[in-house]
Amino acid sequence: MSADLWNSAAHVLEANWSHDHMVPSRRLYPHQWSWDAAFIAIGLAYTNPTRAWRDLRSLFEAQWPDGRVPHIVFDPGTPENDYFPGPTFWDVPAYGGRAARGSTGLVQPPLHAVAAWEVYRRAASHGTSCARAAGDELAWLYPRLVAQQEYLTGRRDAGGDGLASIVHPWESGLDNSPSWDAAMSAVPADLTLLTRFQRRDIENADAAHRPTDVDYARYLGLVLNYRDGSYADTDLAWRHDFVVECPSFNSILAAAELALVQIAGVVGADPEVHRARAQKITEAISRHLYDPATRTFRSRDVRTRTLSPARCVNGLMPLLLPGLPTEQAEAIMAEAASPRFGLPEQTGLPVPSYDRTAPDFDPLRYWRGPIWINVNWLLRRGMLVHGYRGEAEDLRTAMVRLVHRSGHFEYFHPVTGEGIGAPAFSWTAALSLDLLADRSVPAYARAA
Ligand code: 2M8
Repeated sequence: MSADLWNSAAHVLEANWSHDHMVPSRRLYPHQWSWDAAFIAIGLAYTNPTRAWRDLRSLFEAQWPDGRVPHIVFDPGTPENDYFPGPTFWDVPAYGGRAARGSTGLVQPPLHAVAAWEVYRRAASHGTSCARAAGDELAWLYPRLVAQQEYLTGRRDAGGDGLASIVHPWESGLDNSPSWDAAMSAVPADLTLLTRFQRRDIENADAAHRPTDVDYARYLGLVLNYRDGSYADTDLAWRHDFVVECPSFNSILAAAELALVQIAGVVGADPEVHRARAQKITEAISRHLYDPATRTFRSRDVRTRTLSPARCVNGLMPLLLPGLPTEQAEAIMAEAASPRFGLPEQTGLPVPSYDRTAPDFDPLRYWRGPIWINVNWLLRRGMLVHGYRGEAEDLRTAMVRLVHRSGHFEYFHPVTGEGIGAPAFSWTAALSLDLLADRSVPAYARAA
């Protein structure tokens, strides 16, 4: 089974490469996406490290002067009509360089430092000359990764508690997750936007799997509001309708600082500043996004200062952080093992994106139920960080088995395991390679 899966994954990555970047999927997502590039680099490290670095470089060449790394970098060779909302809709200021090709003004979870460190680590295991070349790539990326972190921890700390806020559900990467329902209910849904602009996603995918029209009208309204303010981040909490702190986004932000500790060691920078920042973000997550009554992490609406009631997969992601208090790590493991998420031991499947027992759990609709490999990959990493080796291995096996059985799909039915969404999806393929090849434990893991 492993050779078949390895070969099919390598084939997907070969087929989805486009000049100087990888597309998540040829038809549905024909440009470069930010956190996809991080997951993809982790897999490319095994089959084509040159492309792993090229993909990360392509993304960071489009970084804005304020440090933000755009959530989509548009490919000028792809017709405007192939993806909506495209470059014309976003209308971002031109900064020259690759950014002149057009990008969005939003961000996505900053997993790139983690990815860069993983690609470097793999290269270094192949001898000194590979390590030297990879060290040059790290040196190029390091100041850009730091600028990305500083943008998120600085301008995006809209709540003032040391957490980065997202200003659009797309920034979470978990687009229509129930985690945003409470905050989104206050966002006007102007359905006339859907007559002025035409959705493309439902031409390439089943509408029953995608966000609803009401969601989509809100998504467009939020972009227009942010765009009309020139994508500035001042006074977000009263100027913008959606300002939310996500436990997954912030856990990745802190994990990035931990990866920067390692990277700083290679490029001759000071690791301590990153260690301190990781600790600070971890403490803020632990204090502000944890509800002791339910023993769960949930997203917080900065405008109302309330936690969302929805128990979603993003609440399991603080497990990535070694500095998390033990009782909170145990609470995450209890939640993951409960019937709400049902670790493989109960279902034989990786965890779904949303609480299986919730009345509005939807096995088909995107981030409202289906299983996604990327968040399960992160959860497994968190288990390794906290010494849950057996559970991590069961989860790894469940992911490998699922993708082998169903193919490199974008997401999977949480009951039948059937592949849904885009076939030949890049991050599923890339992470399958890593799950087959790598059994190591992150350097900063707690002792088992
Ligand atoms: C999905 O998001 C895009 C918008 O950014 C979309 O629905 O068109 C999400 O699954 C996101 O996490 C992912 O990065 C993107 C491309 O794979 O698709």
